[in-house]
Amino acid sequence: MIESPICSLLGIKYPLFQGGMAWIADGRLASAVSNAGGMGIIAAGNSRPNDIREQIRIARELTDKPFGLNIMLMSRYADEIAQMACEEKVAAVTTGAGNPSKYMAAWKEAGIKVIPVVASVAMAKLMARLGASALIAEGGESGGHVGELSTMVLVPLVVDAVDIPVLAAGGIADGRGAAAAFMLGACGVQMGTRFLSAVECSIHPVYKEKILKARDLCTTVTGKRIDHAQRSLRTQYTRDFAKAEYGGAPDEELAQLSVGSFRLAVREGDLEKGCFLAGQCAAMVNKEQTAAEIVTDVMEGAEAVLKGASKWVK
Ligand code: TUI
Repeated sequence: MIESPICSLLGIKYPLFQGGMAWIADGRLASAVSNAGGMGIIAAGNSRPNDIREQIRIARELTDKPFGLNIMLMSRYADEIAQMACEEKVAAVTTGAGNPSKYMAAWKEAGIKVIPVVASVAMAKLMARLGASALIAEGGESGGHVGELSTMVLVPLVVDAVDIPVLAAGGIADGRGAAAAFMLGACGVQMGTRFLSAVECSIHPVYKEKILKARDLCTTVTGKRIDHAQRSLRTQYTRDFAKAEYGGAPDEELAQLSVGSFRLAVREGDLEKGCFLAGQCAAMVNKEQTAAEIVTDVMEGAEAVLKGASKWVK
């Protein structure tokens, strides 16, 4: 069985996190992943604190295993949600899309394990210095907000820069990817896109269908011009956004295009105005499975690959 220091740190069976996907990663999905032995994560995204508190309550009803809360730091509710994490005493907080420095002392005081997502070596070093328990190094193959570096480069650089456990994210969707992450020095993986196909993932059927049908060139990155690079499925939204972005539309117009676009994809399956966030590995996700089947498939797959790796060494 695959096991690593992140398992004892959090009291989980497998070193596998479910990504904190805004509007998607709710109490139902997170509890299913935690029940399967991974680390389920509820995503706060841009949601209101009370809605997230409700999702935490739902998860606690559905599992007695640990789960985490992902705080999207660009949210206008980030301060309130950071405070709520302390009140609810979630097992772990992961963060995304920013620098969580100002919250870290309070989270640690509340006994919460702090596991920031980083996309650079500088941020990794800062987080380690401020007492992060572990890091998630997320490469630009991932869906949603993306940094500059790919997983293949970012993970070993971060592993060398800090002396806390590092999980790899971005482009990992099966046992091969997870095994590769361990070879790069990671002691765990985080997957988002693969869990979009989970039975317990409540996205609109149109969204799920688009993930299952996606091929290699089906994702693209928009928003680089305004420092909001994000990867999603190529749709009418990305065509409209690119036209405005490269046609010199003012920043406010671009921001306006994106308002509500994640929610429209997730809740309405809106193929015109919806932004269907997804990683490059959407092309590798071809069937709907339960969260438990996904966790087992990836962990057992990684074990088989790692056991067979010695065939390359003479
Ligand atoms: O956060 C993500 N992916 C996301 S968040 C999201 S929701 C959203 N809503 C509105 C605007 C933007 C996003 C959709 N997808 N991944 C983790 C991640 N964090 N990737 C990169 C980073 C990151 C970037 C900059 C982490 C730290 C950072 O620091 C910048 C600084 O402050 O120096």
